[in-house]
Amino acid sequence: MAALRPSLAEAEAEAERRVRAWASGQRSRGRRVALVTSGGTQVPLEARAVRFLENFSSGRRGAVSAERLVAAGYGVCFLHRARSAFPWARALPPPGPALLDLLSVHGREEGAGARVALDPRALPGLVPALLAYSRAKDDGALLALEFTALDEYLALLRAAARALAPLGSSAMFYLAAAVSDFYIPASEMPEHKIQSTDGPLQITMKMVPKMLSPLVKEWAPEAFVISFKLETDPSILIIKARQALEKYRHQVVIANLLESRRTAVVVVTKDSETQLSLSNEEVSQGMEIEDKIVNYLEAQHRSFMEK
Ligand code: 9Z3
Repeated sequence: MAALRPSLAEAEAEAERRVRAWASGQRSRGRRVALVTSGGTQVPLEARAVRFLENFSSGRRGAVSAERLVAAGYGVCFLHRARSAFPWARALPPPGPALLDLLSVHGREEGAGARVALDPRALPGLVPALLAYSRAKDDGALLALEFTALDEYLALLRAAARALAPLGSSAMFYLAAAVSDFYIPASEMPEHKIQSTDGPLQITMKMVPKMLSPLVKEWAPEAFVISFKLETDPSILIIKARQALEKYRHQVVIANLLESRRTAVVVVTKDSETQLSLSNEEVSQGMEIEDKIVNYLEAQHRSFMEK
């Protein structure tokens, strides 16, 4: 891809410094570290962008996994799409009437005397989430980095990967973000808003280079790397996951289908295929598929480090 915008190059250098300092703190506490990527990337169609190519990802997989990884003793660098699901904050309803209706004002109607209250009985998951969040915060166990555009994501991933490389095999990369496969290079992008008076729109997009290749070969060659493969056609899911493993030679691909991704995944490694799924009973008990994914990967990571 083309050279980075100067501001983006600075943001990348700054992110690398921040992650490096945070990671050395995690190491001195004896913690393993996971880089979790989460949410979808945004691809502009114009330089002064009015329109964008987006995807479906809500960031829930990444957010829940980050919570579970922290609970399993990891320090988590959470590289996420701005305003997508955030660890523990997902216990709250999104901004809108459901959130406003939970809140009530007490005391003086306006000014410093007013207090805002929320009855925790209305949201039973909130208190445990707030307690877990404040523990993670006090322990410095979560470092959040935010992206919106595809190029921001790529720059931050590279920065974080380089900064975590010194941790060797104790670093896990958990690449759950839904990254666009297509983009328009800056040199080919119209500057101004595309005019509808010019008639129907035809655009040609270039392929986004796969970051797994430099990640595995150059940036963090000793790390334990997990990528995700999403498909809508079940008949090609495992074939595609295997192709990715053979091509990039990393450790694990988590294969999932769009519709069933909340309740079933297949963990694919060089010599195994393990189905993880939630029964109706487990769903009704509030269990999430990420409980099983993180549990499974934590053990795999431990044996990877021992080797
Ligand atoms: C995933 O497959 C994630 O599990 C989901 C999670 C994005 C489906 P949500 O954010 O969904 O909880 O709503 N992520 C990777 C998707 C992807 O684009 N993978 C690339 C591919 O399939 C490989 S890097 O080609």
